[in-house]
Amino acid sequence: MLIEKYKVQEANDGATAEHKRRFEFAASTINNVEGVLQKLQDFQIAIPSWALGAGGTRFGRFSIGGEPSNLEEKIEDVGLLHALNRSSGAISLHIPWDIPENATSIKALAAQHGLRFDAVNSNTFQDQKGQEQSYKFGSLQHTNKAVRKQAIEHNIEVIKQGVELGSDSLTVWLADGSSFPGQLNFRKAFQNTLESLKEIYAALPDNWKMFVEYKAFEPNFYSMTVGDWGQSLLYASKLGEKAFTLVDLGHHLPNANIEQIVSLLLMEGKLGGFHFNDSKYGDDDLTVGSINPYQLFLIFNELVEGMDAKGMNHATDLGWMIDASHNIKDPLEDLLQSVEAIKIAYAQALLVDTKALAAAREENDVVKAQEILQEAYRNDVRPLVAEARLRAGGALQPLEFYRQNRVRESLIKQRGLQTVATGL
Ligand code: AOS
Ligand code: ZN
Ligand code: ZN
Repeated sequence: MLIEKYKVQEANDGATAEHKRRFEFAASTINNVEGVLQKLQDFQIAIPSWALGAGGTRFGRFSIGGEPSNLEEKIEDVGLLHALNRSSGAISLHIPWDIPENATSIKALAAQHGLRFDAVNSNTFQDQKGQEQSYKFGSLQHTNKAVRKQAIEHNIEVIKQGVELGSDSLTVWLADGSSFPGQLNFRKAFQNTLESLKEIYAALPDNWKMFVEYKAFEPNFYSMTVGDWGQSLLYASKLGEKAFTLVDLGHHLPNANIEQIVSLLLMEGKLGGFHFNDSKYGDDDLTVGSINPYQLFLIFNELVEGMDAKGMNHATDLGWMIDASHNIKDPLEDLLQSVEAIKIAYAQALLVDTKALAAAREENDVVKAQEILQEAYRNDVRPLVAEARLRAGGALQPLEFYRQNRVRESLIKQRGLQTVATGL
């Protein structure tokens, strides 16, 4: 165990006086501080197994060293994050990048770190060694039935692996689509995909959910067969009550109103979960909250309001996952930043004066409505998030702790400098 409890305690003790002062000030203006702190403690965000190595772009990859080279080491990395922030209590696997050879021992290792398995992800966007059919022209949409069959069977296999690990959801992200006009019959591609998804859906255990993730473009550049929330919602509605739309923040055309999408999907009972990240142009991999934290807050505002209206449990009724990785930061530092950004946005959303906002809307008081939202957003909630973390046994300052204790250096000592994590 790289993060020793007494060291966290020591570091916290040194920072307590300053924290207390800041926390008391922040808490003094909030009505239900205890309720907010409890919600913050309950809220866990799954870490994607593929974000633990230094990611690459097609132009290059720069190893950071000490990266995990197998599933055990990935679990250790997530355990390390969770020990620091007490908010990363789950891991999302990507198969076949992660192959749990012995589910029982993998489960036990995860449990030791206080982790559970969130959605398992299938992969039909790459050809694997020894695979009979190629996904060059798509998988579930393919014109050739044999390709579709192979992709369906892979997804069913992923469900089986997930069952062994105690996961209860499958995320299907498809690279399927076309790169040039004329290449595809849109309707046929849709119908093939739907038929294929139906077969996968039929293999879902009763308590499982299927998340249908959409993406506006990339790797296909002319059409994506699950290209937006409308298409995802169509599939999810036709499939049945266990199928939901998954919103990856980076998968929209520029300036899309994601919070409105979230609100309507929630209304329809069809929002399944999230892949959090941020983006400035057409990317989908930047650290959460690094570009547009206000948008993140507005999304959480819709989530809190919409989930409360339906009596949903914030922590457990949707899938909360990060999907980001790039090539210039230490991935563990990056993930600490992402989790923190999510918690901050969530805390701010919990502070919105919903009654006053509803009244302002009734009055068509546009100015007041905007002021109410921005009042919550401009609150410095960092001491609240830190207090929740402290109460849960985490570090007051996870990133500082990570650096001061030279955690990356220890990982490099253990695992070596020239490491390549499996995955992207
Ligand atoms: C791809 O852009 C999607 O975000 C998927 O969720 C994908 O499975 C993941 O990013 C790993 O490549
Ligand atoms: Zn994603
Ligand atoms: Zn993506």
